[in-house]
Amino acid sequence: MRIVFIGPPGAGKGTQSLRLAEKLGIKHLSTGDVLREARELGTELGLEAAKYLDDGQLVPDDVVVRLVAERLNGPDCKQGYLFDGFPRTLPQAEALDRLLAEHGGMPLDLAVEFVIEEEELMSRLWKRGRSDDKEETVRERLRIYADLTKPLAAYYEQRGVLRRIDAVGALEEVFARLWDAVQSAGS
Ligand code: B4P
Repeated sequence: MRIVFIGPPGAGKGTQSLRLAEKLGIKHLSTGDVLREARELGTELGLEAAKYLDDGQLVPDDVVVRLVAERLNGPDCKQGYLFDGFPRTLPQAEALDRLLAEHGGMPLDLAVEFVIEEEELMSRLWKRGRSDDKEETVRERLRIYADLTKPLAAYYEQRGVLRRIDAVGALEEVFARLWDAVQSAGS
């Protein structure tokens, strides 16, 4: 299966995607994790990403699309994949469509939108305390989400692959809803 997750910061995309990718036996790719790892290693990509990460800004589309294109070429993506946090903008979604067309023309099977209230997000991120989880930065990330990422739900709805899930509740409850969404994909 080819799956993407859309949702505001702290919605639980990372948490749920690891479990789902393991259950389905497909590759999990979090662009956020790759960017943070590159920053810790001080690579060229990491130095570029560092300028944006702590301020809650999106890393430029061309940088992220290059990163995903490299990974899509890997043999571990042949059985399918779950992209967690990509695409995050319309140009990224369009670039992904182009990449998929180049990779044998197989379209996405499923785009999952995590639906959750702002207060719940703030409290989760406050508890996590990552370097980009400060209140002001989270507000900026939420603003960017509403402006640039949320419109992707309509993009995927038009293609008939969108499923929305309620992201509030215990991890197992959310996972059960996600699993139902996976089961219903394509029907
Ligand atoms: P990401 O790494 O994608 O992180 P996120 O959106 O903050 O978090 P996520 O939704 O995965 O939440 P999580 O499961 O961790 O992005 C970080 C930054 O990377 C971006 O701001 C941007 O700068 C850059 N970036 C990434 N992709 C990019 C792209 N495509 N283009 C440009 N820039 C990009 O959960 C959060 C917390 O909630 C955790 O502590 C977790 O334990 C808790 N939690 C999860 N589920 C819960 C539940 N059901 N109940 C209670 N707590 C729960």
